[in-house]
Amino acid sequence: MKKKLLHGIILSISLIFMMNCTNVAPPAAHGPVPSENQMRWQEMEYYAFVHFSLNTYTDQSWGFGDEDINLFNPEKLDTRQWARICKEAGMKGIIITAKHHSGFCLWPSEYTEYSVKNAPWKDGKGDVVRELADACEEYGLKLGIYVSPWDRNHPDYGKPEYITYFRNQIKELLTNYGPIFEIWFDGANGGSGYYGGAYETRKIDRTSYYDWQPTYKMIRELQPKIVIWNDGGDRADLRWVGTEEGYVGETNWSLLNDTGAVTWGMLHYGMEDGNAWVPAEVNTSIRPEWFYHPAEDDKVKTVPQLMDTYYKSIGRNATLLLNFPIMPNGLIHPTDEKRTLEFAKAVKESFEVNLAENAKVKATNVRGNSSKFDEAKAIDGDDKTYWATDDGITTASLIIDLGKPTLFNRFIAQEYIRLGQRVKNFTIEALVDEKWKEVTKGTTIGYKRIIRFPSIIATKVRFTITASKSCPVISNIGIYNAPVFLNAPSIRRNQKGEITLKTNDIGPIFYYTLDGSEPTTESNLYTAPFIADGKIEIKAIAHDPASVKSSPVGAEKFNISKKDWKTIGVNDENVNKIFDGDPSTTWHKRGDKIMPFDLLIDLGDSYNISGFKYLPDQHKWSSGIISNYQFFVSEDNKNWKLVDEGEFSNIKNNPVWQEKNFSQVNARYVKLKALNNIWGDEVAGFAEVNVITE
Ligand code: FUL
Repeated sequence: MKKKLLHGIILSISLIFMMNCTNVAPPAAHGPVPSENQMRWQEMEYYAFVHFSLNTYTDQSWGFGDEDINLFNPEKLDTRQWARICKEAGMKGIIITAKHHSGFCLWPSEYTEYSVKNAPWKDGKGDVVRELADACEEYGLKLGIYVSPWDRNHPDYGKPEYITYFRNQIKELLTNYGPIFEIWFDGANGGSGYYGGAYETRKIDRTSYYDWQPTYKMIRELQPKIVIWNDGGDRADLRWVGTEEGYVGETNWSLLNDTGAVTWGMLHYGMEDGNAWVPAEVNTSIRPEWFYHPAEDDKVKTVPQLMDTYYKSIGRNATLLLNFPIMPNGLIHPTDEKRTLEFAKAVKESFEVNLAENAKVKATNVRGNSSKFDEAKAIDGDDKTYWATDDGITTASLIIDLGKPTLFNRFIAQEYIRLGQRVKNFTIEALVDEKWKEVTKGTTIGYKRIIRFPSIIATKVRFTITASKSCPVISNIGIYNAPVFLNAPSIRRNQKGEITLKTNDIGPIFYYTLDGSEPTTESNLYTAPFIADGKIEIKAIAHDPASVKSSPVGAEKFNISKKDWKTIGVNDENVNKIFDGDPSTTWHKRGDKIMPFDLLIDLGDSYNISGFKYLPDQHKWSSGIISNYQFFVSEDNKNWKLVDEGEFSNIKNNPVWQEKNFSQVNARYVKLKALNNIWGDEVAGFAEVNVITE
């Protein structure tokens, strides 16, 4: 009997031992998985865009294609400065606009005369792409190429001959500049342009004109390690997220279908059941616009804004492609450099100490009870190892015991995506007073998910996967206590002249000034909305008394009072939304054949007007975004004078405030004529309209 028992014990011990050491099979891949190229790209996480072209010298967003080549003469061009900043900021590569929509080439292409070879810069011997390739090599950065399919200069654009030209250019770029990590094909396609002197509008069929497949084949032959970004045609390796504002959906699947139309929602959230791995890249600029405009020197994103972008891109299973507009002298602006480096420091400080690193962890299930897949693999800092559960288990928890009461406000989770993206939902709980309290919850994880919540003190944290497509495979988790970064307050004034201050952060108070001086905690304390009408300049800070930290200064200059402004001929009380100072409310005029639509405003008094401003609909599902306009003024609402006309370039992808200036004129009535909108339908939308005086 005793012998039998002994045998039994020995058998069980050896079974446990065998289970721990023998090859418990790893989970089979679930659904689509990334290619090696996509994997390498995903791990880069953060890299730069640089926008530089003839537009840099004309203050344009989009060149028309007939801009004078002689303008291109960057006297201090230094691609090593760009590379140094990117390297110091922790970025892994730089993508350059080798050719933007104007067709002007930053390299001496042998297929066109519209390039640096005919510019005064370096007597036509210069090559910006070459200089950047060299600088990237020196700084250990990867090089990427943006080459616009739409070419507003080329005479053949719209005809089949152009495709040969376009392919020849891609070939030059992918042959002569060493390894290229990413090629970027912008989706803005077809429209008005110079086209070799034709000055006309050319439309193309996005689905067929570029005949992408042979081009993709050539690209992959020339650069086997490249990833292709394409917003304008056949599905490529990476996807746009449907906005240039710097965020992807909180739910973000790295999947799409390999054919068929994509909707905005698919781009923004991915597709849970997609049959192809097409991960998201968040592209956004450090300033409102992509190209350099001196008027934006004080609009460089602040550290809290950039941190927010970080959490909404890298923290949501995407990469971050952050743009620097290059100045006419060929350098990155000092403010952009400063902000980028401060942002890098903030990221570093936020994720310097992983509080879970030496914690005790305990999972509810470990695959085959094998040490190869146990919970320790989720905190070993090795992205090649992972915690996995048994097949068929789609909910599981991990308790992280921090050993002592610990303050934290961030949680990171990463899936081992080489085996597919699986997790659909998860929760984070903290053990407070011996009770589990839900701190936050999330949906998808993917390559990396960082979740933010107000600071909490707890000894134990429970991470529960509540739904997963298949057994969860978690390569890494982390717990952090990130410092507070306060956003500059947003400042709004309504038609009555009432000022409201707001911020996204929890708990701060505000101080403000009205005399142009920098606000401090000694300035006016804001307690409730107050009236300050007419021309004023207001500056404000948010302040967090707990950490004794203040936000950057938020500033707003308000123009003449709008108290007496009225629209004429509009019988809709909602029309006042265009004067309410709230960018999130829009008034639309819809109907049969309403375009072109005249928005007529009576300013109530005569003013010296020198320009106007237009803010389009700011919603995700926006409509009526005006693309071409005329602006008229009148003293008596009878005799009208046309003072400005043109296009709101790139307003589709970047629907920010549009500002237009003209020679000063006296007027009481103004008329913004919406000639058409970006969709060519019968809707005119206005979030805000304003005039510029002096
Ligand atoms: C957009 C373009 O039209 C902008 O000018 C910019 O290049 C941005 C990155 O993509 O679609």
